[in-house]
Amino acid sequence: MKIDVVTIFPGYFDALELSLLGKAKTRGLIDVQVHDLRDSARDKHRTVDDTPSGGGAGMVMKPEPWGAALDGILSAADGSDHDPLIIFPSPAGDVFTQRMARELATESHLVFGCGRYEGIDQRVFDEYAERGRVRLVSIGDYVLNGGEVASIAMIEAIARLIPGVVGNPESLVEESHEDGLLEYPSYTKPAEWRDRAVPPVLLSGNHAAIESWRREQSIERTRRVRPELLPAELGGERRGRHAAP
Ligand code: 6GU
Repeated sequence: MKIDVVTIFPGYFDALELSLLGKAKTRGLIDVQVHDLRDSARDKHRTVDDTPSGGGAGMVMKPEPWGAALDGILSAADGSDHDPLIIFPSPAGDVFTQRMARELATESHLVFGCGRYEGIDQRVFDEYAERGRVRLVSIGDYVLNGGEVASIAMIEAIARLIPGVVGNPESLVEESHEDGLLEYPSYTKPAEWRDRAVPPVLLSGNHAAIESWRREQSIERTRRVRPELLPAELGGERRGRHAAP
C-alpha cells in the first residue's frame, strides 16, 4: 500500500518508523511518503494560511499550496492502476471504526491531507471530490489541534490489517471490535501475583471451557462498558454482528 501524507509538521510521522509499522516499511509492505505542505507554498515565507473570508477567529489554510501538493501526488500516481483515495482528517467527518479500517486496508493508495488551524479552504475538498475520491474522517468526538495525530492513528489501524504486517494473523481475529465485542481480559505467568490468581479455568487445559469463559467475559465487558455495541441476539440494541451501531 502506498501512503502519502501532506502536513506542515512532517516530524509527527517519525513515529511510523517505530515497531511493527517501521518493520512493515522496511519490508516494503507499506510505502509512506511524507510531504511538507510548505514546500508547495510559493512566497519566501512559505505561507500556508490566511484570515477567514467573512471574518472570524483563527486562520484558514490557503487553497494554492494544497492544490500544488495534491496535484503533485496525484500526477505521480496517474497512469498507475492505483486509484488514490484522499482522506482529510476532520472532526466533521465520518467516524473512523474498525469496519472503516478494514475497508481502507483494501485500498492501494491513500493520501492523508492534514489540516491545521480552523481548517482548509472548502474549495480544496470540492476540487478533489470532483476529480476523484475524497473522504472526511473523524477519529472521535473530541477536538485535536490538527489532522496529524488522527492520521497516525488511522494509518496504524489500517496498516496492521495488511497481510504480513502483523506477524501472527490470529492475533488480529481475537481483538476488541473484530467480532463486534470488546476483548476479554488477558493473563500470563505467574499463576499468582500479590495474592491475585489467574482465573483457574485458564490453567485447566480445557480449551472449550477457556473459549466459552473468554466469550462470556467479552460479552459482560461489552454490556458494562459499551452496551450500544452489544448485538440484538445478546440482548443489545445493535442490529447484527457487523451492523453499524
Ligand atoms: Cl480527524 N481532526 C481533528 N482536528 N480533530 C479531531 C479529529 C480529526 N477527530 C477527532 N477530533
